Amino acid sequence: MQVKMILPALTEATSPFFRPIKYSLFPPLGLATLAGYLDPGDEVTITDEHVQRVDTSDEPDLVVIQVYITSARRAYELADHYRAKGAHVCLGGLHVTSLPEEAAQHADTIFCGPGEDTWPRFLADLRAGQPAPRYDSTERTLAGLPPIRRDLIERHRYLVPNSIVVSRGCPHVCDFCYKEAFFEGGKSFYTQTVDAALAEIDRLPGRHLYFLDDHLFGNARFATALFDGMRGMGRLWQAAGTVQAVLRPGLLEKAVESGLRSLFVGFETVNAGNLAEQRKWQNIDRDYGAVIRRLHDHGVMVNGSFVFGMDHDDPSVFDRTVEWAIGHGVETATFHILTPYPGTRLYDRMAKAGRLLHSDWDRYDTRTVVFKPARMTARQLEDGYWRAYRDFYRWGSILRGAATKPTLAGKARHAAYAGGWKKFEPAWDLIIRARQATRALPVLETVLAGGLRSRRPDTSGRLLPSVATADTERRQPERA
Ligand code: B12
Ligand code: SF4
Repeated sequence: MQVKMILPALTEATSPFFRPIKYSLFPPLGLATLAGYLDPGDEVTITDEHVQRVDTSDEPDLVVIQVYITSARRAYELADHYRAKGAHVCLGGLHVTSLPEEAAQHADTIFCGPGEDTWPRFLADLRAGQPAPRYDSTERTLAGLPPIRRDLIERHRYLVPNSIVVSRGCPHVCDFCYKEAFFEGGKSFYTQTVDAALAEIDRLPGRHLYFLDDHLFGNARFATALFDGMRGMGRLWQAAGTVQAVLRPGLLEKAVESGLRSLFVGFETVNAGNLAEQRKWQNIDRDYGAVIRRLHDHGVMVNGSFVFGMDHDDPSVFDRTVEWAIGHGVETATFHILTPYPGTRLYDRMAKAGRLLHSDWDRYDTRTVVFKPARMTARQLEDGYWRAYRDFYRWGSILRGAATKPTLAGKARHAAYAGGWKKFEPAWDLIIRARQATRALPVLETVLAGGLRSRRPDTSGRLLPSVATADTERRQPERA
């Protein structure tokens, strides 16, 4: 059977005027995971439209498309094209799960939720000549997962080819997050076995890893065993974590010993009232300053994530957030405009209140206002969002942030990290357009490893790594 797997891109990602860096970060891990279930006799390709053109002149038997909200329009266009040619078209992913009826109009089969249980069932049904029109995931486990088909990924096209996920979902329930809707009908947080995760890590070449898990630290027992197992593997890694996980005694130390060098942290808002509104309970009454100090003391860079437009935000929120982040020496920041994804509680609340402006999914990209804000106009929200990026990444701000670091090396590291990434973005873009993305990886590895060479004692007298300079932001370019 000839199988074509496609990760479609939203229009802007293919525009010659847009920043390729944002879209050349991570390979399509979801599709490579599904490809692992195919038979050895199947001929399969993965096309990631963010980094390559989709050749639509072929005639595959089976077309598999992963649909995100912002790429839904393009996904449906490709699906219609291949259905007209007689292929069996499967659509799955987050957006299909949120709006199955919409997706079903463009597919022979749709899949709701994660694919590890439904996809092999579908393949068996297809081979028996009886594929169903819809499969809903209910059994949630990563046990017996076949090896991810990384051989189908063209590593040289990506800045961070070694992305990895060892869990699915998250134990929390924030109102604006996609995860409650996506994992409905089964467990919404589960992990691989530690042995399987370590084996997957072992298969990845080079030193650098990027964990894309929503919450790698979400199961402390699993995380502890994973970090223990990784100690001595010589890896340098980045991931996302919550403020709660950072403050938990012992876990961060183990992560650092196993190679953690930069962490994406969901602070979300500097307005405490917003946290209760969004059911972000795990952040309430946490000392954000202590989180940053703890990470910095352990030589871990901070990429702070902030969402603008929650109901307690007024036009003063932008300057306050930027000042707070600079004042606390946050190295990089990711700002988002609050976006109600269909299927989330936030979406239902906004829809009931008549606050949604439209359903043009292309613009549900976290940079465009798609609802009526409570305490400012949509214009103020969008302008404030862009201004926050400009203000945070001015040289003056970068130097002020650097000045918060106690040592000269720390100041230099901060300036190089924040400036190296944002201020030299055109250079990164050139490298990517010249299809030399992987050339950046040794630079990144050297930079991260540089921290290991300069060791300094922490307050308990143990030796801790101090990272020398830039790394790549995890979700920053993807959401910004
Ligand atoms: C990596 C990543 C990206 C990468 C691209 C994706 C890639 N290369 O795979 C980049 C950087 C391009 C990106 C961009 C954006 N992203 Co992004 N991204 C992620 C991230 C961190 C990891 C994705 C991943 O690899 N997951 C692990 C794999 C194993 O799971 P998976 O891909 O979901 O696949 C599984 C299932 O979905 C299912 N499945 C998927 N497709 C199909 C198809 C079939 C037929 C079947 C059977 C099953 C199936 O089976 C797979 C195995 O279980 C997620 C967060 C997350 N934890 O998922 C956010 C996330 C997906 N991104 C998000 C957003 C908002 C964006 C942007 C809009 C941000 C922006 N402001 O521009 C852009 C737009 C992307 C676009 N082109 O439309 C949101 C999505 C919200 C939504 N409802 O769609 C997420 C969930 C982050 C968040 N918490 O808000 N992103
Ligand atoms: S902590 Fe993050 S991943 Fe978990 S529910 Fe909240 S926003 Fe989603």
